[in-house]
Amino acid sequence: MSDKQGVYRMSFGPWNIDEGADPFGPPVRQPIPLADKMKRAKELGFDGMQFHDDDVVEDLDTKSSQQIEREAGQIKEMLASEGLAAEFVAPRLWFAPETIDGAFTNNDPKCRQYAMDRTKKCIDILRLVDAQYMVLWLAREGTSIREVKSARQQVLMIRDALNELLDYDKDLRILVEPKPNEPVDSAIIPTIGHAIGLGYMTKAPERMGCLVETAHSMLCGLDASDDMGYALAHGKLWSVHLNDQGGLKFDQDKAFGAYNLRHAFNQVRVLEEAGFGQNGEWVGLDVKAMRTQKQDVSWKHLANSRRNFLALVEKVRGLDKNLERQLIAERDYEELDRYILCHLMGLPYKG
Ligand code: GLO
Ligand code: MG
Repeated sequence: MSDKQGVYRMSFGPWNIDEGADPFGPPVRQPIPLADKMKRAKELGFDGMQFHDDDVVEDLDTKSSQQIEREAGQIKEMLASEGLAAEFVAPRLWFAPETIDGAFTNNDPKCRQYAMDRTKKCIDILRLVDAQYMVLWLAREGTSIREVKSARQQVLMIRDALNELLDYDKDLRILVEPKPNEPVDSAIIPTIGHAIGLGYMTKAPERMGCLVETAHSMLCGLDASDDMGYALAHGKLWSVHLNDQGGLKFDQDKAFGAYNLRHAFNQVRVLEEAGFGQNGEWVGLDVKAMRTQKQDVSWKHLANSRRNFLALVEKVRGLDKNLERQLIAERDYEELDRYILCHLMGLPYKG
């Protein structure tokens, strides 16, 4: 057993400790400085942070390259002094006025140029903080009515943008994080199959991977563990955003395992079985605190998600594999179902 085997490195992003604003109400908590979030990450047992480009360099669009270098350098030092690493940096391509109608698929060439310039700045920042990947959540690449963009053309536009980015940095590894809707009505890269297919269309498929987020799979009506399995079969699952979701509604980003423990168990199972993490992949969370949470406990969803993940790792490792094999061979799936539930509930199982 190599010393890397069976040990997971976990991360979250600063947006996972938020102020609780939602589309129907204002913030209910005070912002917490990034330095305090990093301290909290370390205390809770996390090994790294995920970032948006402007989590690293605030008001990025107004900053010179010297300012970017200085501010990113400060973040790198803060990370180092906490003993944390940067997992990824993601360009925030959904906030600026130029991205109202999409980034790389925008109908306005000036807006597309903004998206390209902004993403190149994100790559510069990624290098300055030594992050492993760039994550692309293609938030507004899609439409609210079909007629305004060509479906075929949008895919080719994203491919061309990816090719330019892969040329910009010859070591860059890009992870596409698909999501079917929200904020757009219909995303052009909605599922993990689309994300992987897109990578194969580029000039450097070996540097294109993907990230499965639990809630995003569920919003497609799919099982996240199956999506992870699919990406693993392609050798393309390079990160995950574990969370939970109560069915087909808005993207909830609930604590991992909070809604459906068995669904969470199966995600951990598929990762464990494939040796996920042994090639440097991180177990990332993308979870939000409930809006009800008071300031001083607005990090508990992170602690709980991490605990639930680690407890489920133990559940996966503690499964009686011989019994499982035997019940599968006998095709007694009802009995296997009972065994799994007993195992998850901690009830004694007698055949
Ligand atoms: C939103 C996404 C978002 C991304 C993040 C990193 O639904 O999950 O949180 O994960 O911006 O790209
Ligand atoms: Mg996410």
